[in-house]
Amino acid sequence: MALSFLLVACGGDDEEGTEDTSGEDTGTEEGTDEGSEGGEEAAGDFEAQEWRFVTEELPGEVQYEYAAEFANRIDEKTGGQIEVTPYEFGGLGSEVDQAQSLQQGAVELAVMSPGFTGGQVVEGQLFSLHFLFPEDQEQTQEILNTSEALNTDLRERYEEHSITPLAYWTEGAMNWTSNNGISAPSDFEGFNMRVQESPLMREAYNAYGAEVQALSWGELYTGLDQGTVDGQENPLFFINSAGFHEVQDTLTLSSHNNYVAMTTVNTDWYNGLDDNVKSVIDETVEEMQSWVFDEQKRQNEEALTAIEEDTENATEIIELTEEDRQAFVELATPVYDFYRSEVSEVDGAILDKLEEEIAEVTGE
Ligand code: 6CS
Repeated sequence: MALSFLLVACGGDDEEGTEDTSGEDTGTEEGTDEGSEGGEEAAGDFEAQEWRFVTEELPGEVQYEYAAEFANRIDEKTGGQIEVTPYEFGGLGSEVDQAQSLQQGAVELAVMSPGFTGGQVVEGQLFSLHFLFPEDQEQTQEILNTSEALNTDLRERYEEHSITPLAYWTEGAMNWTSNNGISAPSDFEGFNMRVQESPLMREAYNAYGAEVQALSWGELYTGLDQGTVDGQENPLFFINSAGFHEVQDTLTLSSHNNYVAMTTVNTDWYNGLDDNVKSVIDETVEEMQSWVFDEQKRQNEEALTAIEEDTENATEIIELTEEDRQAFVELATPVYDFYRSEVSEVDGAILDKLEEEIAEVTGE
């Protein structure tokens, strides 16, 4: 499947249409209250096209549901002329392979986790820094929506690698699962932590005394079950959905980081689109920021209940006191300086700006 998928040429757009799409939107069954003209009357403004939208998750999970909702809205707004096909994780290889597919133009759109391009877009590794974003999810999403550091400066760095992030959104606070139960940094001594392909994640966990192993999530359940790795970090909905708690004894509600996902497009493809098509994409991405926030919130809340009620796979839930948390914060903070001096190619300028923007939102 992966091969046939890659062989299909990228569906570029060379239509000459000129009409803008800043009018009224009919919405989808999920309900949208803003947007472009939409409906059958819009069909004449768009040339028939098919776009592929690859995600790192499975149907029912946040990224896939995002792509499906995006597809519905684009269909509605273009009178069915533009058909977006969401692809679930797996058919195109690992998350790293998927990122390459977008970069090479074999797919037009992707939901991408910055952790899988950490070796290429080094500045994007700032998302691996623990305790950078506020615990308050609304505030975090506000920063992701409005940050110039992310939406302008970091976007430019991704574009050097043919990836255009159109939006950043949270999939929820991350939490640790383990068998030993993590409540203090010393619990990470001799611990082998599963991470994504971001070199800075090694530093983040080395700071607590852990070693790391990079793995695709497709191999993670087995890795945890067989003890190849001792633990992992993810939002609650994903822990529940992937069943990681089935092969781990404890779940620490650590909120040590936010799982940030990016709505991305192949840069050349996007830049070559006609203005009306670009506008439909842009406004859909923008209006979906609140949709996906609600979706992840619901899924994360339901997942915690599901894990608590899963008596067949009893999981001890560990909550951190403010003092417990502070012990991790103290060890995590020096990694910011490591990022600035050893990782960043701009001496941490994007992180500096982001920290100022975070302080403006949190008032701290
Ligand atoms: O842990 C991971 O790698 C996976 N976690 C989430 C929330 N989405 C996809 C990603 O690959």
